[in-house]
Amino acid sequence: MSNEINATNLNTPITEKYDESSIQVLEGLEAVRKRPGMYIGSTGERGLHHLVYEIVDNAIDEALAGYCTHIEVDILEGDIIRVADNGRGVPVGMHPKMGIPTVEVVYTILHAGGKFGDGGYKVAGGLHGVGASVVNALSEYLEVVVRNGENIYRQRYERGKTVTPLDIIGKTNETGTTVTFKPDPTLFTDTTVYDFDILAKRLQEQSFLNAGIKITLSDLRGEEEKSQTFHYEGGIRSYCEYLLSGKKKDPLHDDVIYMSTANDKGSAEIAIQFNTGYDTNIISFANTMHTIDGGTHESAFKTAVTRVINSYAKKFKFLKESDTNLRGEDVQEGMIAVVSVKLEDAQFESQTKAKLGNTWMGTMVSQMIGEQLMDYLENNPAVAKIIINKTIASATAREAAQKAREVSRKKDGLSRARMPDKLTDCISDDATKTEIYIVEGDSAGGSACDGRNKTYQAILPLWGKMLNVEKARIDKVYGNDKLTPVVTSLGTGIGDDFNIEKLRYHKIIIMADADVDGAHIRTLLLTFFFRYMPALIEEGHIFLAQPPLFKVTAKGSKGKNFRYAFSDEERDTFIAELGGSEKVDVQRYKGLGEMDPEQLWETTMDPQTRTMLKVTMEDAELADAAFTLLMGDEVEPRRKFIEDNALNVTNLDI
Ligand code: 28F
Repeated sequence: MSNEINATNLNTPITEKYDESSIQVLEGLEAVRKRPGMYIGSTGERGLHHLVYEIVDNAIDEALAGYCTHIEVDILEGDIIRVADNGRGVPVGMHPKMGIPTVEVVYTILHAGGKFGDGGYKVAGGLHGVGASVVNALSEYLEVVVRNGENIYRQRYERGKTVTPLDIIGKTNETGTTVTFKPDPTLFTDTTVYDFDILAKRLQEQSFLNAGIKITLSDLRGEEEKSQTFHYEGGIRSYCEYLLSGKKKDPLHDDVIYMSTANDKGSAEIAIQFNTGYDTNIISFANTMHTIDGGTHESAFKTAVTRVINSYAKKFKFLKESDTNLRGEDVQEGMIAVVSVKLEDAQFESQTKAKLGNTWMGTMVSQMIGEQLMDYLENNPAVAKIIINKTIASATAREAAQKAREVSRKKDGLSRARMPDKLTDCISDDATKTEIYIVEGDSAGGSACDGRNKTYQAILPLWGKMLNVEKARIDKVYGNDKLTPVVTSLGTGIGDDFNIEKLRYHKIIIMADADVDGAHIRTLLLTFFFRYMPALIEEGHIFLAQPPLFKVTAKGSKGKNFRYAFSDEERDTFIAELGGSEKVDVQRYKGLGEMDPEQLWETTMDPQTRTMLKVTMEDAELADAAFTLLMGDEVEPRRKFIEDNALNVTNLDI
């Protein structure tokens, strides 16, 4: 190895000797700075935030080793990051082989720092745990401060190169490691601004996935500081509860079902909680990295749970031996689950490196579930009964919906244009110009048919109270004779079959009385559209007709001088305008049926004079909650809620 000093290393900091390790340092750092994406995925916003996760992972390793109880992450002015832990502190002694302090090895030698060697350190996660040296190489500067219960040590690096010796800057009886770094803006050219919420989400996830770890994130930029601490002794059990809390659904059983296993190659843990909803939310992790594309652990989980549920159902006679098996989708309806595995030799497949490939982990997960879930169900028969019954109900609904779909497709296939008898269709079939009035009751339906413009207005009268769709499953909706005419008339199909291109009318106008029954019909129809044809609302096809509430006629005008009032206020205004209550007759319309066709046309159907409310839901969540609330049993709150705020509607002049 030649001794001449060439240009590239003139600015190498003076170290005891220029040797093998110095070459290794330079080559390693150059490789990282030349192709950062190889080490942290990207130099965009994701890569920028990944720098933090790499450093935090090292602190988490120290916590998992049992020596650190609190990790603090601070975003400082200028988007500088500071991470501190109260672990043992990175060793400061001379590294036997490298001839420099161990801490300097950890921060300047690629793939150093106990993540790869026999360093007794288990893998905490991150992009295969490339460790702190990568962060250092990609930082304009990085400072590490170590407290080892005696001294405070500090060393500074710039773009990965050591620029100071490891100095003792004070005494302390505390232990721990603090790393402060500023990402290199010449590399992170998209952005160097940190997003508090992005960091918070990942740090919260880490605290769920490492039970008991306490992580505090603080934003110290600008005036108003903010701070959030994540600490879950329950680990992934708490994660399940957290995921349910955002769904406004109730758990079917109080305690999250939890299983875990470990061997010398790795560990697996699973948390499951069923709820009253129909959605499925299964998330899986390998070494705390979210395996978005699943992998052996997640597929083994799904297969094994379905297998155990079926064998339990048959063993305890919920199903006959001859019954067809319950399917994964039945078992997974209303399920929230977290699958978290940790293994040293994690193999990732798929382009996105987000799919676990280790077959043996799948076997390990499957065995764990086969034993521990069956035990749980046998030891908790009440919970088991609830879960099995829910699963069977889901399978029944699925089979019924399948049958109903086949029936409706067959009907559709046999006679494509077969419309419901109740529909009085319009002449034009240009959907962009046609409108369908869904009218409450046959008498109003009759008036509407007589009063309408036959060219572009269709009328579909509905009768009586319809099914309470909120509580029903899709099979009842399909089969229910009250709603099928609506589905058939609109032509789009519903649920998975929905296709907005087939919509036969671009205006769907609900015309019901302004009384409680009318409100009931409106809410039921809107719930139905919201749940099974949401695009109709999102695309602005749904309207509420606004029939007048009053007719104010000046006395002695032989009915010639009158006003239609759409609210109490308007009524009072017109009474005043026409000379006061002594001089007018006020007719209150109790139902659409009281209006003759001409009146119905000019007040409610003539685009020149009618007012309609377009249904636009500002916040699906609010609406969902509103519909759920409205579908409760008492009628009163329903009416009140509709009048107050169930829908965010705006008055239109069409
Ligand atoms: C703010 C980021 O990086 N904390 C760390 C330790 C503690 C040890 C360690 C780290 C052992 C030989 C590789 C201390 N005493 N927070 C952190 N805390 N690394 S990183 O050891 C490094 C490995 O080289 C540590 C005894 N054993 C380990």
